[in-house]
Amino acid sequence: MSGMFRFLTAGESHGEALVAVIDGVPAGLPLAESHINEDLARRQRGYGRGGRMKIERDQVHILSGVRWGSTLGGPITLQIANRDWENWKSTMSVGPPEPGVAQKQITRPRPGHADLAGAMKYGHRDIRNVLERSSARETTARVAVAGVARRLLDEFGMTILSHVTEIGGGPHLPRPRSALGGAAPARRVLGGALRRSRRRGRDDQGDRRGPRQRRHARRRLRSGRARLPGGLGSYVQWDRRLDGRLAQAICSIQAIKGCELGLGFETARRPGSGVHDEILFDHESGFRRSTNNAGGLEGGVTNGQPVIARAAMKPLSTLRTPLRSVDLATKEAVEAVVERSDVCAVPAAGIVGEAMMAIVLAGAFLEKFGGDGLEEIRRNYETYLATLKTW
Ligand code: EPS
Repeated sequence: MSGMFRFLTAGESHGEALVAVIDGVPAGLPLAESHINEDLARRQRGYGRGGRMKIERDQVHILSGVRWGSTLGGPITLQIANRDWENWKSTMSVGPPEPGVAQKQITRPRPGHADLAGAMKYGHRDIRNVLERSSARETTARVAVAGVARRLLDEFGMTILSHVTEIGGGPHLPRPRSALGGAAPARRVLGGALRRSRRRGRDDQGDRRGPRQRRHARRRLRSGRARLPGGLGSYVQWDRRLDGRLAQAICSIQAIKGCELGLGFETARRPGSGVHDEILFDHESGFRRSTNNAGGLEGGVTNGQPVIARAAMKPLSTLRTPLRSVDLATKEAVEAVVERSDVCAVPAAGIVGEAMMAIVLAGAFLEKFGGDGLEEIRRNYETYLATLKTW
């Protein structure tokens, strides 16, 4: 849920499909499946993906809420088929298992995964019942939902970008044991991942638009027209503070263990003069700030500067050299199960981070400028900007 823009996702990693229902999208927003598919493809790319990504070609199918390329104001239903389901029909069947077909149970929980905590919570003896829904495959549905949120933000010139700043502590890996099973190859692989991911960060706009549009977007960013308006979120209640909402959304991404806004943890190490962004004014552009250490958020409200969030992702929980674990059935000391897995999902997580930011910002945008249709929202938005100019 995020303010006026609410959604739920459903579906198992190896089930038939992932589904999302979004409520609160205004009427009159131009929307095509292609707007969503671009982001789904970006999430699938990125270095370090495993065998599953060779199978999937994520494409959304819009089942409701859109007619003749424009949203109707009603709930939008999105569906993304799992191509791998063909190989899992029996294992994941809704009805009872086929008689005579042995169904292997997973009983060796992986440290770091939801396996053990989830099995205890729901009383599952077979860890597959946990991992099918805790899997990061679910982020496909979130990215699809965010495709709709981004469409709305795009109407008002707002763009969200991400890039990877560091993988595995940079060129020096802290531990020889890693998901890649050894320091030397891991360092090589991660170095490549970081380089490619940086390139991907730069190329993202290229994937979404042509070079002319990219130049145009850059110009818009430079001229400040693509800025997020000040005044989204609120300081009046804890759950309306946008910084808290963003941190919650980002930390809800599978494997994310930390989130910083603006300077983040570094703010605690500096004096106030090295943290707070001085306020300047000129008649042409109004209020300005000398820096953006606050990451665009003060008092849980956007201040007109770009909103900047940073997330930390833990290593994947499926280790090729497994860690110690305990078998759920026998209680014997065992090695954790080794499932097919990605090697590194950091570049993909960047796209999911963009998605969660888009969802939260779209929700806050609709709260501030809300209306049932796009034109009504546009009028509210323009009146607010005009008022601020003369304020
Ligand atoms: C995941 C395990 C892997 C990943 C998956 C997340 O899937 P599988 O078990 O089918 O090999 O590829 O991510 C995706 C399928 C995806 O689309 O991002 C996990 O355990 O979380």
